[in-house]
Amino acid sequence: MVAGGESYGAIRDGVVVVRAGRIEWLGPEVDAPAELVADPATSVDGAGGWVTPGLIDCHTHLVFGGDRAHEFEMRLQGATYEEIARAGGGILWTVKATRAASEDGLLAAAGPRLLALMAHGVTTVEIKSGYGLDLESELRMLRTARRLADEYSVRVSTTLLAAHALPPEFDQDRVGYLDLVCNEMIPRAAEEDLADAVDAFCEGIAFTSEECARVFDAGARHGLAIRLHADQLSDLGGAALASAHAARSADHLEYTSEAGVRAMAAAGVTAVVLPGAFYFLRETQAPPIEAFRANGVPIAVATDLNPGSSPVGSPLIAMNLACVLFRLTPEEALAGMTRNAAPVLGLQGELGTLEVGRRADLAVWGIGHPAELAYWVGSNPCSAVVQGGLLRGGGAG
Ligand code: DI6
Ligand code: FE
Repeated sequence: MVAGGESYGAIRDGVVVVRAGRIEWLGPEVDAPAELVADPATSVDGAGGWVTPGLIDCHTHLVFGGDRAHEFEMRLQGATYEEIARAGGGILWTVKATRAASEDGLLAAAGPRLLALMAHGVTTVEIKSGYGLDLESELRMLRTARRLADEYSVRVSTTLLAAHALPPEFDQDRVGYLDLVCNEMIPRAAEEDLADAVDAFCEGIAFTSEECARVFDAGARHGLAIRLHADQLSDLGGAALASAHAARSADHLEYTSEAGVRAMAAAGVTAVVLPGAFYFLRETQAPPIEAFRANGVPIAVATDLNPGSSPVGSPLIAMNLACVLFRLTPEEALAGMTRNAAPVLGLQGELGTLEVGRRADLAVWGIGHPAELAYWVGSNPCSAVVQGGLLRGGGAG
């Protein structure tokens, strides 16, 4: 996936040599230095398939209590996502279930969802809070996310999304809730190293751009990276707001204007597209992909795995949806889950491409051409995963 060369940065009949968790050499097998060719006992045979960087799912909400299958039924009867949210369902429904869950309960519920992503080649996953909306519940979600990394030996990046919805107890006191977020939640999450970034939902049913700006200022003061759920259901100028705060990414972006795209390009903000939410909410306006391309805005793709708008547990299905619904090329979709996803988590130079010195997170696929990763729907050609130089579930490395 190194940009600029052959499509997909492909190396044919290649060998990847891994030592101490990093890529030590890679290239065509015929060129491999003899002293580096490992003995078969510590090798993984790709068997004529393909090896890619381990997939990076850079936007998920995979820690939560309960589910929202009943709202799926309501929406199919005609209710809209926003109507359900304004009637106290939606995100607040999941908040109730998440507040009622213990840390162990959240961990047990999230485990199978994480394993499903991992089985499809994911080696790094971002996990947001945002279903707690009080100090203890938000920190509990983030602690659960950190614990998932240890329990499942996978890289996890965490994001505090306390500005996801206004909790019922602050119904009449927006400023009071933002005080809590900025003066207590952000400092505690940063102090206890529970969050790597801060995110907010800039939307009519959530927070205004001024309110999100307050959250960003507090996050930046505490050394957290900035992200934004921007322009998903309407254009509140989210892309420009994220750009003004030097965000790593602006995410969703269905309603982003041309001016918003130009602001992102100037500020070096990555566009994270989330076709699972577009699909599941039956949205009709796609993000301005052509404008991202024309302005050189890097595009990442993620599952947005969450119980309300994107119950999508497969990165390959997200890639397929990005191609079919947003007309990304299969190569762009794969770059969106590798090379372009790494900077969203501040991991450029470490992950996202196969190059000497990068961390050895690799996925091995039983496919004849890399376009197949975005092509098959619902099957899983992932045949092996190497995480930090170790074969998952095996001994080689
Ligand atoms: N946008 C989304 O699509 C998710 N959060 C957000 O801000 C949905 C969250 C949910 O409906 O539970
Ligand atoms: Fe999201």
